[in-house]
Amino acid sequence: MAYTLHELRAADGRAFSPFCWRARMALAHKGIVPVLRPSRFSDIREIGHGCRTVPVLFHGGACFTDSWDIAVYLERELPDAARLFAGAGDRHYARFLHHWAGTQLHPTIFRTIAADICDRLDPADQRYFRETREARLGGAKLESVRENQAVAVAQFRAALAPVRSLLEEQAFVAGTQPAYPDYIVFGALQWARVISPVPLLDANDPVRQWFERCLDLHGGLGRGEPAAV
Ligand SMILES: N[C@@H](CCC(=O)N[C@@H](CS)C(=O)NCC(=O)O)C(=O)O
Repeated sequence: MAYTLHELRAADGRAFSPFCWRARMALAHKGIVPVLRPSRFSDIREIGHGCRTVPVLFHGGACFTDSWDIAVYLERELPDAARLFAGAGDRHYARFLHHWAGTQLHPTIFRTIAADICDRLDPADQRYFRETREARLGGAKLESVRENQAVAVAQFRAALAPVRSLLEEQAFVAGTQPAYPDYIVFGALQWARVISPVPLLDANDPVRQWFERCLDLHGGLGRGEPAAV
């Protein structure tokens, strides 16, 4: 039975959504090569099942409309494949990272790359993106983030402090091996890498070195998506 993943794409087909990258990495972790269904923002409602966001995963008769639910489903469905959450504690740890990424990491990245995202979207998506995302910026133009980019990058690097300290002690966010906690943080950095040429991390930053290791996971799945230039 195929696993079909609907994911967000830019005008040139690049996969940039942080949440979709979580799902892509979770599927690969379980050894699954999904059927990919590219979507624009303007196509998402056509997926059906009340979908308002991607990723969306179909498997058999089941449909999952949230990246967290996808990971939990894969873990339940495929208990003998590599674990995404080694135990109940790991699931709570991952859930904490999910909220930390949503409240601390994604907003600082967004304030760095918002205009770059818009530039790379299909024209059918650009007006919707501008309207909804400028509202998130309190009415400021998307382009205004470029003027404040240095501040946002500094805030982003500061937000990573606990992960940086952790990665000085261990190879992956989940421990000695990668698991879903890594994919949560990876999705955020991959979002920026694929859609914006702004360098977020110095080469000697332990977070950057961990990110490079993650890009090589699962046959170089992440690295296969070209970086923005
Ligand atoms: N809670 C959802 C959030 C997913 C999400 O926000 N996806 C964005 C793309 S990165 C989306 O589809 N947005 C649709 C929109 O803004 O209209 C999950 O984790 O799957």
